[in-house]
Amino acid sequence: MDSRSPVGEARSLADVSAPGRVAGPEEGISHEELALAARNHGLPLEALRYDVTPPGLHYVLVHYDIPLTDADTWTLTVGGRVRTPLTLDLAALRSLPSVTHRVTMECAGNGRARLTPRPVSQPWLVEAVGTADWTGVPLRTLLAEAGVEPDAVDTVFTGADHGVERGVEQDYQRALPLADATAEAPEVLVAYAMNGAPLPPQHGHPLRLVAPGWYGMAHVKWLRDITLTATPFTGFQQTVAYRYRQSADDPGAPVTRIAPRALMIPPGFPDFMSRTRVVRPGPLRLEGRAWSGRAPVTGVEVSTDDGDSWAGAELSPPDGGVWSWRHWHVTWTATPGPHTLTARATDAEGASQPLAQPWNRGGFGNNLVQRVPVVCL
Ligand SMILES: Nc1nc2c(c(=O)[nH]1)N[C@H]1C(S)=C(S)[C@@H](COP(=O)(O)O)O[C@H]1N2
Ligand SMILES: [Mo]
Repeated sequence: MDSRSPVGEARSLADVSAPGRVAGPEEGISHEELALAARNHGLPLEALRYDVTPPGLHYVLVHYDIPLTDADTWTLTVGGRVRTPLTLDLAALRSLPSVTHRVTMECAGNGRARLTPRPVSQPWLVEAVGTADWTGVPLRTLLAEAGVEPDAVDTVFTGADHGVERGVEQDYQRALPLADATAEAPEVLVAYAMNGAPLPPQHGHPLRLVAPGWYGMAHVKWLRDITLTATPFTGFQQTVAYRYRQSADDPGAPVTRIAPRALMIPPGFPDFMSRTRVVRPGPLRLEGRAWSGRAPVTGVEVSTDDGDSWAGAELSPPDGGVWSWRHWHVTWTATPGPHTLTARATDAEGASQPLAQPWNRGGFGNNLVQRVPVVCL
């Protein structure tokens, strides 16, 4: 681990904010990555038991600092290529017709720490996911009220947080193409409530965007401005970060919707340090959740022999709607000895999860199957 003072001889933003890189062959997780992991926590996998993730157990990802916000004085502005620019406070937003969508959100970097070589960034294993009921105003209601000019192509969302990343000082900003921003399904929301309560500070208080089906980076928190542009948005989080690149000079394709994934609730009980699971011989229920942000999940298969053979799992009805994970289960008769359990989801577009890592330089969209080592004693 690197114990040098991070300030060192720094005299410029470039000195404190290095370009993206990939870890060397034997390079372990650094203090910098540990600091990010301690700030940005994942879903404890046992919390996959809940349809809706209880407060505080939903994963959190914050690029910079959580801003201190005041719901009483907060305003959202809507401008750019619109006929009537708007300034809305929370009371104005709450007076508009609201909708609630149950949405499974996942960070695009989920699975990054398992990649070889490892892209150096927030080191997620598989736990950067959560499901919440988000309440707010459909974005298309606000855009209709403002009146979108015919030459608008992108909808740019700006958060109240500020930082520097890869040498570029910025407010957190992301855009959605106008067609996605105004689609009937998935319906994008400007949300002011999570699970029926005001948004907590870490999840975007008092306002955030919710873009069902999209990886987390699109759901801009601490939302303070929406600007319609006549040219495609070229901000850092759109054109530099969140691209599927094979090399530093590869322009890559944009990261958009969530690839299918199944996760298992680790069965039995864990060892404190190794997290290895201990189970008893006999019939055992293996269960978890599965989701895809592209198309409904149509199947989950489970393997108890590290991927040599697979059996179909029972899927619960899609009670939470199209953009929420589904529960699945199988019964397994555990026999004494070590076993590696795994599960994989398939969606209605026929996409499934790879058994070999899908590598890219940012470590995005790695939906490699989860492997759960258990020992039956
Ligand atoms: N303003 C702002 N919005 C943001 C971020 C951020 O750092 N700043 N992080 C994004 C990323 S990368 C993810 S994965 C999700 C995480 O949302 P959550 O913390 O509510 O789970 O928020 C997104 N919205
Ligand atoms: Mo993310």
